[in-house]
Amino acid sequence: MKSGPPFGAAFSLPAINDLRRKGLRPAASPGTDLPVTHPIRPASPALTALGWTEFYADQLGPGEERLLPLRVATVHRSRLTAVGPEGPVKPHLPPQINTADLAVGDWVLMDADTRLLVRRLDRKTLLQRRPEGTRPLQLIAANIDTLFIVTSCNADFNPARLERYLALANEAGTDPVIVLSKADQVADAEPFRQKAAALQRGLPVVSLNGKAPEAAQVLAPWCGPGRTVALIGSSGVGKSTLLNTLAGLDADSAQATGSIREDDAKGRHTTTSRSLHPIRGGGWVIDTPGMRTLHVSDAAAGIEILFAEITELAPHCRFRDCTHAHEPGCAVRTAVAEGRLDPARLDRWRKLHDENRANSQASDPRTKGRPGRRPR
Ligand SMILES: Nc1nc2c(ncn2[C@@H]2O[C@H](COP(=O)(O)OP(=O)(O)OP(=O)(O)O)[C@@H](O)[C@H]2O)c(=O)[nH]1
Ligand SMILES: [Mg+2]
Ligand SMILES: [Zn+2]
Repeated sequence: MKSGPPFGAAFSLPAINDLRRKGLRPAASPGTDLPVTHPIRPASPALTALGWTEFYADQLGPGEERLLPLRVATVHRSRLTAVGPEGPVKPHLPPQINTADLAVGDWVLMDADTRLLVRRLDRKTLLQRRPEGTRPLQLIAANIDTLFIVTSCNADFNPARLERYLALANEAGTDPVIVLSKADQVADAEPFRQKAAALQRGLPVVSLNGKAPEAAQVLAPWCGPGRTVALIGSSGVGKSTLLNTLAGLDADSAQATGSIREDDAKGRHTTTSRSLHPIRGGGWVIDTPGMRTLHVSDAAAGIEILFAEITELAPHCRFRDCTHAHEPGCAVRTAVAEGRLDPARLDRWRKLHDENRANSQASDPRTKGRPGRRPR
């Protein structure tokens, strides 16, 4: 399938810009010279449908209510595309704005006269990762309500990898949902569902065929006007396939999808950039390129939520900074010995915890100046 722009013909160009190009002033409501085409307070239904809330409105300073709020749809090295209450917009970038600091899903303010981007608003949530070594954190997506962690009912399914995605989602403040794709290719998806559900307390898990229209109904509880979801996972698990189903895109406008290798179910990294798309029943979905390895860093709180059963046992260990490896009076190892905690789970906690600590040390003040070992 060919790759199309994130927005089809569903939107017209913003009326406000059309008017201004023609040298006309937008109509003003009586007693004010604010254009009626983009009232921020109270927010227009179109702005609310884009995900705008009081959280963003409260950030506006004097005079900024005249600016046009937009959501970033795609980010490129020297340009970006966005979507406003009336459709897609291509804002101009002033020299002081670096696109590396902008994520798909961000809210930005644009001067509708000049089309110049003025500034980015503070984020409600931010998904980010450290690519390799000490390189700066890479922004994946901003202002996401729900993260769909996609994995297939095949060789891609890997609890340790899913735990990495869960730590990322928890740390970002988004609600994770495990989406088991390709359920149509196995006789029974239930064993996959059970293994996934055991990874985190209260974790929703759904299984589906991403190509079937019913997949949109399965995911509907997390979608809807004003809500934003993102798709994340390895290459070939069917993220773009799901996007096409959710957005109701036809063959001409669909996001490109690619076949997987038969021997190991690995994908071919078909999607190469992140993009925001409208969902047919309301809401927004962000497609992302397949991830090769997800290194965990700066995610201590996310790991604590993920391994809640270990987090809750730790205060009962004799030593406050017990590593649950060899110390006497360790409540975590006692739980393993008594069959209340899966030893594989403890091993994976240790690996993730240690990796996070090593990767975060340079940047995370929480890991600096830790107290020495001492009994409680
Ligand atoms: N049978 C079946 N095939 C699926 C399903 N989801 C995706 N596929 C197929 O799996 C292959 C990979 O799908 P993509 O949507 O390109 O996967 P992706 O996750 O976007 O991959 P990258 O863009 O490389 O990260 C394609 O051949 C899809 O048609 C599903 O639920 N069932
Ligand atoms: Mg893709
Ligand atoms: Zn312990």
